[in-house]
Amino acid sequence: MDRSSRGALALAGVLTGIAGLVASQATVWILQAKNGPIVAVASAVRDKTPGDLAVKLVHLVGHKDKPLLIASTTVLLLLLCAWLGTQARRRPVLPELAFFALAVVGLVSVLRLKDSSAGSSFGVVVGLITWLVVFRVLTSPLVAPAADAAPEVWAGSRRAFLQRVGGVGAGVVLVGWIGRVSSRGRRRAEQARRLLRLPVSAGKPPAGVSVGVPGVAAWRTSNDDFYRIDTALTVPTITPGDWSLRIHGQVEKELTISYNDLVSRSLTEDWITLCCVSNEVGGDLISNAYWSGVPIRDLLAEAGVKDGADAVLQTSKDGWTCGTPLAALTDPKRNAMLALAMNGQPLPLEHGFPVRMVVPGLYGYVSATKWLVDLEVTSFDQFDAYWTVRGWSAKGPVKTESRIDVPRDGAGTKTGSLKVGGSAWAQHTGIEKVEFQLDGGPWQAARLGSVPGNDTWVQWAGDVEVGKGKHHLAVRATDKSGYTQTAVRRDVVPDGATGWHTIEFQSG
Ligand SMILES: Nc1nc2c(c(=O)[nH]1)N[C@H]1C(S)=C(S)[C@@H](COP(=O)(O)O)O[C@H]1N2
Ligand SMILES: [Mo]
Repeated sequence: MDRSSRGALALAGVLTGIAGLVASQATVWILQAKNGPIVAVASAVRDKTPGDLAVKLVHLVGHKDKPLLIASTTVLLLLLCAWLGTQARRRPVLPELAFFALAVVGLVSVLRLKDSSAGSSFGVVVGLITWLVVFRVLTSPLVAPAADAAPEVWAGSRRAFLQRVGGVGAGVVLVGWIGRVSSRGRRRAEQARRLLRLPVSAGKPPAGVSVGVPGVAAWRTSNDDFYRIDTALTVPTITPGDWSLRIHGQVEKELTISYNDLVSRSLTEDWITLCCVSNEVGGDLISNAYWSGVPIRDLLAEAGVKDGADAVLQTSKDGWTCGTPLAALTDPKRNAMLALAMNGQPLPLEHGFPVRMVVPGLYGYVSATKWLVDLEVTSFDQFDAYWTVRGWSAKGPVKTESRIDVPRDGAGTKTGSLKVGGSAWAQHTGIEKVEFQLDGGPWQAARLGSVPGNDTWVQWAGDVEVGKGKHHLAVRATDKSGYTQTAVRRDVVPDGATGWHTIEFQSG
């Protein structure tokens, strides 16, 4: 093989690398997902770099660490691709295996980021397919002729190669452009979000909320870890400037409210635990945050609700609907709000930016509309909402529940004394006590963490003595209305699961 065909093979490798990266990033953009593979790998590198080294590097380059990391990850990858290109003739299987391995690294890096969606993983798959196909397309003219083939044969294959380089190059530019155009909405919304300075605070969890048992879900859920449930295939992207909310229906005076108008009103802030009706017993579709927003009752009072109404129908930008009892929104003792911020940050796009509803004590599907654009004061006999026509109940107060986080179901533990713990919730009613039961023995009272009010979950903890062998642990909560969780297991449909969370673990 002569020098120039070695150079051509390296070029084929680099172009293949670029084509795959662009294809996967464009896929992520088109699907409005987060976390393209390069960013994901760069974050993994950053997180896995030993602490002091990472700190030193960051000090060295200042706030440019992220772009720099992304650029160097890309350059390293393309150098590797160049080398893989040069191997196409003698070891054709090696580049294919390497592309597979790189895709696995990409996939693992994407999956470890909690806010990745299916679109992010799909992007990696598209990138891999692109790598395999483009590599074949570009290298085949270069590896086809025998080393001692006539000069005309070489000239012909070089022409074919150059044509393919041109074709792939044009494809890359086109796909990249389509990706950029289709992600413009998201980038605009992200940028507007970054520039917002809201008069809100991040909230400080009261002392004693944590029972101090490692493995129990953090009392405050970070925005990145907050569970996410919605029907949106692509996240609606609304800038605050484009947003407005119409309040109409059974009201004296229709209102249309802009974002600035909303922000200039008096804000309320509160710890509220949000929970999904499809959370199975022991499930993790529940999270707790500090929310900032405008009390809905203030806006309803301004609009003037007419007699006879008993519901507020909400519609999101993407046409999702849900109905909430009017009484829950006008109740002066319930902090139902149009939330602007979560843990002191403007709502993340995935969690309803720029404005969503949060109502203590009700499941999300009947209260927590994200990307909210319309409120209609009406009555329950006048409409069917998105989930009610699909077999779910029209009303969804949160059911009193509790969960074991430690030990995990199926875990192995030491023998002797063990700490057990988890969370319990009965939003807007409050948790009175939590009890746990080891191996069918007597119910024992758990120690409870403190809470700022009745609208959040509470942590619980206890101590047990275990001998060698298999054990069962059950938990049940009693709320402040005096109700103790039923042992009867009910499915999540139509209005939330019931039953005690019970786990098995092995000691010794
Ligand atoms: N626009 C819109 N809002 C929505 C939903 C949805 O599908 N679309 N799902 C609801 C459900 S079922 C739940 S449990 C909560 C979840 O909110 P989160 O994703 O911020 O945790 O949002 C609610 N708001
Ligand atoms: Mo939900």
